[in-house]
Amino acid sequence: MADPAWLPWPAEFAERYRAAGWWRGETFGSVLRERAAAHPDRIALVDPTGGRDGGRRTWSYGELDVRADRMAAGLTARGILPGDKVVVQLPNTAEFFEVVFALFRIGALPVFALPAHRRTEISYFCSFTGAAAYVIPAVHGGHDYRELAAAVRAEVPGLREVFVADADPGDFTALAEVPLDVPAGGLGHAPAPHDLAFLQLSGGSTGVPKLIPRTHDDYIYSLWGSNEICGVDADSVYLVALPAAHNFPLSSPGSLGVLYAGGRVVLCPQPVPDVAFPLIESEGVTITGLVPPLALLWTEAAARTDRDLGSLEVLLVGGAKFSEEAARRVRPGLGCTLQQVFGMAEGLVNYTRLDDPEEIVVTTQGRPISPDDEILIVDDEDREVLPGESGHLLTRGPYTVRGYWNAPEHNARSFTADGFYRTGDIVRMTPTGHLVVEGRAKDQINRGGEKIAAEEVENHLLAHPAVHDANVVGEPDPYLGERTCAYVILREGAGELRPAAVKKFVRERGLAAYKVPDRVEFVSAFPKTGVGKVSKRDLRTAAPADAPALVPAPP
Ligand code: OOB
Repeated sequence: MADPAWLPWPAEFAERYRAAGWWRGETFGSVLRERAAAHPDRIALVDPTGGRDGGRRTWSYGELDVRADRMAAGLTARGILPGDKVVVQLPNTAEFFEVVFALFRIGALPVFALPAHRRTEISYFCSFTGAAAYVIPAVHGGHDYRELAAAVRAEVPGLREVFVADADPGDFTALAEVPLDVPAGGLGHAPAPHDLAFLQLSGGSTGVPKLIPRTHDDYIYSLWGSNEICGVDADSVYLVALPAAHNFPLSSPGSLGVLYAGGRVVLCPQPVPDVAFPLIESEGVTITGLVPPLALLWTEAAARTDRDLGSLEVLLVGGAKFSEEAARRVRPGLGCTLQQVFGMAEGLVNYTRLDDPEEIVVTTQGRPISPDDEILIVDDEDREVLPGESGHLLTRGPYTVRGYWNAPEHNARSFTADGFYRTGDIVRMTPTGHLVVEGRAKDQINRGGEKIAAEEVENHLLAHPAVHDANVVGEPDPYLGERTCAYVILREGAGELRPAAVKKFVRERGLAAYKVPDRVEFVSAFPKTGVGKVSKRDLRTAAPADAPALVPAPP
């Protein structure tokens, strides 16, 4: 069923990708069914705190398959139909997979929110997609999501259902009450491989986040393509340390890649060494993925731990630039192979290969998954640069989208006329074909892998009655790579305003905590470029050298 807000691949490309064997004609629902038939008793998911009394719980492939079916039947009975959007904001729990596979089976589209998102973001996702339902935990990380859902519902009356994945749903429906037996005739509809499977969030560089439409065919290719490159097979045990809904732990190769291979997925409630290391030891974790600040933290903690991390074979690090110096410390520190991954929710994913020489692994961000990933490195006028020179990365390929969902104006800017995605990354290519990320042309801050669109935060700052103008930039941070600084010009006669009050104001606008500026600096004017525009480049270098280093916050 074609979604009118979605730009599919032109027919000639779709045919080429199918003929090449990249698009296998599978859906997530069919893959789970096949794995469950082939090895029903093999463990698919380990949720270390998901059992009764907070103990360990496991679901086999057979059980996950049946649960997904029953959840799909129950959701269908409650009016969730093919093509409907459902905002899913669940932490790293088995229910995340039960719900998501149920929606895949129905042909309804999960919209993947992160646990950190708050009222402003969730209301936007719900209203922009016309979401039929919203799925939350009751309480997670000290935050009551039922209160959040009540606030969202007040703002978005079209949101029909809120499901709570806990025993105490408050005013809403407990997820556990939803499942039903599948009717004799089945669910009545099954999505096609070329249909949309879900909407993923873009890191974004604009005032509001953009949504990325991914199909079964294209995403499943990115899974098995990643599996081949990362050595994932039925014996792999993947630890989901980052938030499960993010593209990196979901698909690079991530939980879905490992489930595709028939391996085992272990859900880590928090990505800190004290929680993750015991799980690596007890569950025999072989592979996981981390953002650079966590990779640093783990490498340092490994020197002091008495946990046996010997099962860990591969650590993927990506989401933000991993410094060469930190990359060199991974193998001696954690005793495993490092793979750098430079990916994006829009599609393209690059990996260093398991057999790449150490020098390449520590100095590059890898090369694309697919021989059909087209890479262009261009100057400001879209002319290709000379080999080895750096420029804007443009890409097109069998798992890179051709447009954002329902965003024709953004699409005209973010994609070339012939369908290349403008990544906003500045890269160069080594003679071996590996990419090195040199910088960024998009107005975004990459705070240890968490992406912040400067414009989005600036708009919230401008809503403060005392703020005349604001610019948000990234400044160097030893752990996070970058942290945010808001430069603010106050209105004349506005009186005194403290940085803490500005941060509180932003937080109370209902934004994810990671978007609240780390530092607020009051200035009387902004530096200007030759043509009189604000020079963010000059603001970026204005950071005082003695600014305190931040300890990394869990993503
Ligand atoms: C991943 O996905 P997103 O959508 O959160 O962010 C994509 C952006 C890239 O365009 C680039 O600016 C940055 O994140 N990035 C990196 C990087 N990996 C991502 N910058 C430098 N070095 C790297 N290794 O972040 C993502 C998706 C799938 C796999 C891994 C990461």
